[in-house]
Amino acid sequence: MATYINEPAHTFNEYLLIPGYSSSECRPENVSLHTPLVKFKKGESPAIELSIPMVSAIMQSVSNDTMGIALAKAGGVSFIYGSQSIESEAAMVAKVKSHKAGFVPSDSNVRPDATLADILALKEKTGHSTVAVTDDGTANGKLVGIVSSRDYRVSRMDPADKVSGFMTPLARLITAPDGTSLSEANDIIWDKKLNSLPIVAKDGRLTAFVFRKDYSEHKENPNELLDDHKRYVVGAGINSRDYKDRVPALVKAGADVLCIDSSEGFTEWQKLTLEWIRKEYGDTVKVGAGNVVDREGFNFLAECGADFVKVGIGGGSICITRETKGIGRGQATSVIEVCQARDEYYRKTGVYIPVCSDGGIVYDHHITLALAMGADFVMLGRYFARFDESPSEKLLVGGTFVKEYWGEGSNRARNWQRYDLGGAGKLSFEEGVDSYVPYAGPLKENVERTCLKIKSTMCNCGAVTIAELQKKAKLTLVSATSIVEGGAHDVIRKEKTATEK
Ligand code: RVP
Repeated sequence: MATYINEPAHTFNEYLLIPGYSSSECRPENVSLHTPLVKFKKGESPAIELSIPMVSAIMQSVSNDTMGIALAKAGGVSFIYGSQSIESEAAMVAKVKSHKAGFVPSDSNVRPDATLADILALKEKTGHSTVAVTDDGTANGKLVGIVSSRDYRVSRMDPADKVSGFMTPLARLITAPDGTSLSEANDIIWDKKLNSLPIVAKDGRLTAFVFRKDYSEHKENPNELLDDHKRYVVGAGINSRDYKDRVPALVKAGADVLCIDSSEGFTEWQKLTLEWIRKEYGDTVKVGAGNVVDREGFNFLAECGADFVKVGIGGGSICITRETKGIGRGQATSVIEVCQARDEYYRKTGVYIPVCSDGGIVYDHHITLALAMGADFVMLGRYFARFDESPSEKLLVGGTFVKEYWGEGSNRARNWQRYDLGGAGKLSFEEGVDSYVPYAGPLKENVERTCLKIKSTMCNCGAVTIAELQKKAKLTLVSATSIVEGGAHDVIRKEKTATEK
């Protein structure tokens, strides 16, 4: 006979936290959101720790190199999407790893025979006013000069004027050689009162710029997540088909952590993938697995050697797996049960395997609920897709700015490996949709606001660390009518705030 679980599975929206005693020490500035990303033994510390409990989803519309850099700056980790060729995924990983904080590859470049009109068009496109003039018009061509807004006066000049006639030529530029450290570069910028410093290789080719304005930005990112060589930490998605080729390429490109990207992880495919990685690399390659939604699934992946376990089936905002296949479980119930299994496993073995709650985060406080229920960090798709740094197009639809966001199981992404059950390599039916999400601006300020909300709630619960929150949290199920009570009610609202729109 089939097994029946007669208790309904719940979502985050059905829970609230009951405040606990807060001492005067419980202030947001005293709260640490540091959390383990990969497993560790009792008494030891994890090889990788996040500064904030947020990672970005393994999706085409969410995690590319731009997102990877922005999120690592903010203290989290992006998992670069795996539904692309091995070469292009590895190239994205390499881009994050080679991105030296403060050293910016030039995105506005022209040849000396370009015109003022070209400069103005480029400025309009990139929003940047420093343009490199190189012999071949590329970001790494031989540097010939620079055009900044000080070099031209639109009202007094002809749009056809050649760049070579009004640029600041190389002979009058202050440059620094390849190998200059960031602090040396910043010293030059301050001493010589520059806005930008071109970094130039021995053969005269432009390598990067260091900008004055980035100096303060660097100071403003106290959470940034760096490896031992001061490079940004980045993750990458893999699948259970081509891992023998993909994993070596990603490891070579410098990926710090991998994750098997699958809608359902309680499978022999994941076991084989994890076994192969352990055989080839021992514990040097960190790899998460999933997704599972119950104790059995967790124990299976823990025994197979996963470095973290990802939880969630069918809760993603673009996911229609539950409707299409009738599998899944309410996200809150899944997280609660899996975290109990994680704690039992820790008591039994002394090995702590972090749990990631993946999908279904709608409001910022859902992140706090997931953490209180035992998750160590959350994976978000919709949340990050809304930002400037996500790879998708920003569009104006019906007078509102939106960004495109599509599921990995949609016809658009065609990531059949994620839904692979061992048969022919194609997507037979869709498990995800193609959609728009409201555009929300830059990642940094959004993530900062979200983290402040998490910290405030933690203070209300008397916790200054995530581990403390997990011990102290009191959670209550709410009735349908109390959800109504929780929003503004019985008043005539004047207008909605920007975050509600
Ligand atoms: P959300 O943050 O609610 O947008 O959910 C993102 C998660 O949804 C991903 O991390 C992944 O687990 C899942 N996903 C991605 N594509 C699809 C799909 O097409 N069904 N689901």
